[in-house]
Amino acid sequence: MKKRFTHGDANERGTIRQVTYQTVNEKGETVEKYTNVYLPYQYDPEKPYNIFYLIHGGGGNPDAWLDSCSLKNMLDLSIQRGELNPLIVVTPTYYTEGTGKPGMEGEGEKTMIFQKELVEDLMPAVESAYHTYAQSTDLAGLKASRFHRGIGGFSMGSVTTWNAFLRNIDYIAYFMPLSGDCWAIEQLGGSTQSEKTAQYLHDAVIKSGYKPDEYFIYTATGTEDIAFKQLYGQVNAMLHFPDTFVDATGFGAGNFCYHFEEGSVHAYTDVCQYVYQALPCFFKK
Ligand code: FER
Repeated sequence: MKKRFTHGDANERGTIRQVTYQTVNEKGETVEKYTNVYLPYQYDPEKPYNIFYLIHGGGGNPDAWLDSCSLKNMLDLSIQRGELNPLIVVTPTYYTEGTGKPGMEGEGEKTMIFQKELVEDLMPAVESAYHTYAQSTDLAGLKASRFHRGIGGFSMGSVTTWNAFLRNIDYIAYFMPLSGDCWAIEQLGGSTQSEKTAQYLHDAVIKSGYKPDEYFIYTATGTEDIAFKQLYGQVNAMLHFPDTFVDATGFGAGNFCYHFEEGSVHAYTDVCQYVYQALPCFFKK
């Protein structure tokens, strides 16, 4: 049993800010988007902070993580209690047109298209407004600071996170895909194409040139989650590649943590517990 978060009254509260930025949508039009940014209590612009990008599920928007569970209270209290080092948490959207519609139609592609915006538009906007380890927010600066940057997400946000692992490992060292599998081979391929999906992830990381102590994955879901079968199949297939995905109960030993919470379902409130459990394992390198 992992320790569970119980919310309560925080007296050291972080703040939520918004950052707007421009990007180019699928039609080639320039659009303005916003993201929420959590700044920890007593955020000090003189100091650099680790940064974690947290992506919503299908049909969400930048507010979904904040109004669907007690994410902010969890962050405030974890930091106040000394369980988590102060960090910046960003909740953007992969949709270019505000809020998406729930459903899986065309979603996998959207989360892949978002990968370019993530590093070329979103990260520069946020990390020039607030102080991270990126000394410059061009690709070179993001690459040099990759050990201080993580990404995670719920459901389609998890699909987004696996895609970030495939596309943006140069800029991000920590990955937290929650309650969603990798759709590189096909939609829900974690169960229908477990071995091929694992092979694809393995090949991608070999091609990237990063060594197993240069990237970290913490994945989790619940045994009653609608994504359980997909993620369970995928994790077990990934364990067939022990040279790239090194089984770990904590990141001390390996780079691949996984957790299946008994009885938990496909909901932000359950998934927020995994964020609580996983975040303190990040940024150790
Ligand atoms: C999964 C990955 C993503 C899954 C569902 C989703 C059912 C997304 C669903 C949605 O956003 O509607 O493995 O399992």
